[in-house]
Amino acid sequence: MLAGCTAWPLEIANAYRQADCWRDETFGSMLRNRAQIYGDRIAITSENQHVSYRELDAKVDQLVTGFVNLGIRKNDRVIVQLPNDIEFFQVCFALFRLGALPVLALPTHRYNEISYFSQFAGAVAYVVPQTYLGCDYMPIARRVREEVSSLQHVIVANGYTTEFTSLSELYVQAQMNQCEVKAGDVAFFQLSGGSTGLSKLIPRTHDDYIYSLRMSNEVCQITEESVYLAVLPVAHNFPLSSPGVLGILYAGGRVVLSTSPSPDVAFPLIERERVTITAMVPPIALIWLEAIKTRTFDFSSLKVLQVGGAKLSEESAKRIQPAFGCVLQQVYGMAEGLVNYTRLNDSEDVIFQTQGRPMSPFDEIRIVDHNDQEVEQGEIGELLTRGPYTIRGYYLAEEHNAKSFTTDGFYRTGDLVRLSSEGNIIVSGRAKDQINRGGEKFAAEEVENHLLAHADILDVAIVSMPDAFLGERSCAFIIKRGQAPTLAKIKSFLQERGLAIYKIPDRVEIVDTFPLTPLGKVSKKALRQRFFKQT
Ligand code: J2J
Repeated sequence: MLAGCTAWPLEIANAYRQADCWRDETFGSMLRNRAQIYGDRIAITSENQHVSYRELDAKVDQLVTGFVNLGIRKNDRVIVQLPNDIEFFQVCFALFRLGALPVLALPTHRYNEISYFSQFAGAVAYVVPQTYLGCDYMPIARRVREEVSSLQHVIVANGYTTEFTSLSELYVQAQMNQCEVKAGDVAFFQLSGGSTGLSKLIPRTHDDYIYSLRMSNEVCQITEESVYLAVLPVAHNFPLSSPGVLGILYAGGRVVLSTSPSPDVAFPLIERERVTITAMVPPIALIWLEAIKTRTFDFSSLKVLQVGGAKLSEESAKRIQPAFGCVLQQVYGMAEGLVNYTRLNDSEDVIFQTQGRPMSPFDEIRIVDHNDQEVEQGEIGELLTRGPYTIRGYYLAEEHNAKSFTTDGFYRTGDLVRLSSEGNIIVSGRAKDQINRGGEKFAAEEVENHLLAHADILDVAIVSMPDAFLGERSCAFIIKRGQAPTLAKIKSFLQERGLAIYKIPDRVEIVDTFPLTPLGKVSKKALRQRFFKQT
C-alpha cells in the first residue's frame, strides 16, 4: 500500500478475499467492462449532455493519455474540485485508470482548504472550474500554485485560460498507456469531517470501495433500470457511493446530475428523467417537503428517497412517504467506511426511528463506554467499527491514528449511538468536537485556531447550537482582548483568510470566562447548557 497508509493485516485481507468481498477489480477495469456490456446505453446525463458507457470509457482513455503527456504518474496526488458535471467522472476515472490519486475537495472549499490539501498531499496538479456558483477559483489557483512547490499544473475544467492548462486540451488521441493498477492500491482520498484541526485524508482502495458499492446496490436494490439523481455534491461519500453515482455505474444504470438540490431544478428532472432514487441531507428534505405542497409533479417513477449525513427527526421522517409516494431510507455513513441503511422493507417504526444497520455481514461494530468496555444492550456509547471497507488509518497521521483507532483496528467514529432491540442503530449524540451544519462537517478547533489569530480575541470556543432547519449551527463564544468583535467582523476576517463559508460562525457571544471541566478544559457541554435550551 502507498507509504503513509495503514494496510489491513494480511490474514484479514486474505479472509476478505476468500469471502468474496474483495474481487480484485479496479475502477479502470470496471468501466471497461461496463462499456463492453452496456455500450450505447446512457451512463450519465447532465443538463443537455449525455454520455454513454462506451463514450465515457473512450473519453477516459483520451484523458489518461493527456494526463500522462503532462507528466502525471501513478501515485501522484491530484486535487479534484469539480461540481456535479460529467467531467468530474471523466477526470476521476482517468486518474483511477492511471493509478494517480484524486483528493476529492468540495466546491465549497476555498483557499485555506485547497492550500492545505495540496501541501499536505504533495499534490502535483489541481483540477478546478474557472468559476462556479459565483466563485472565481482562479485567484485561489494562482495563490496555491505559487505557494505549493509540488504543484506543477492547474487544470481548468470550464472556461478559457491561457494562464493554465485547459482540461479540454487534454482529451487527445488515446495511446496504449501501460499503467499497472492493482485492486489493493489506494484509488483516491476522501476527506474527513475533522474533529481536531483540519480534515484528514482518507485513503480508499479499489477493493474496499467497489465492495461498498456492491453491498449498497444489494441493499438499495439497484439494477440496470435504476436512475439516480445526484443533488448533493458528488465528491461527498454519500452521493458518490451509497450507492450514489458509482454504485449506479457499477450496476449499469443511469445517473442524472443536478447542479442544485433546489426543487426548481430537481423536481422537473425527476419527472423528465424518470428518476428512481435520490439522496439528500435533512435540510434539503425539509425544503422538498415544503415545495411539494404547492407543486404538482409526476413522481411516480421515484421508489426510494434516501436521507443521511445528519440526524433526520422522526417527525420529518414520517412526512416523506405521504408527500413523495416513495420509501424513505435512512443512511448513516461516514467517509472512513461503515455505512448503515434502513432496509426498503423495514417496518415504519424502524424507518422512522432508526438510522439502520450495517450493510455488510462483515462489518463489526462495538458500542463502548469511556473505558472501551461494551455497554449493555440499549445503552448509549461510542460506536467503534472495522470491516472490509472501513479504513485502518488516515493518510500520514500516525499520532492522530493512535487516538482514532483501537490497537485491534477499530475506527472510533466519535458518534454516540444505541442499539434498538432489533439491532438497528440510533444516533444519539457526538463525542467528537465537530459541528455538523446540515451535513457539512468541520472541527471546532480548526475555526478556533483561525479566530485566535484575531487581535481582539483572547480565547474562543466554537460550540454547536440546535437549529430547526440545519439541525445545528455554530456559535463562537469569545473572551475579548480589546474591543468586542462583531459577527460581521468575524465573518469578513475568516473570509479574508480563505475559509469555506459553512465554517463561519452563525452567532457570536462575548463572555468573561468559560466554564471548565474538572480537568480544567473548557466545558462546551456547560456552555451549550447555559445558552441553549437543548443540549
Ligand atoms: C446522524 N448522523 C449522521 C445520520 C452521517 C452515507 C451517508 C452519510 C455519509 C456521511 C456518508 C448520519 N444521522 N443518518 O459518508 O456514505 C454523521 C455522523 C458520522 C458523520 C460522517 C455515506 N449520517 N452522520 O455523512 O464522512 O456523525 O459521511 O460520523 O460526511 O456524519 O460524515 P461524512
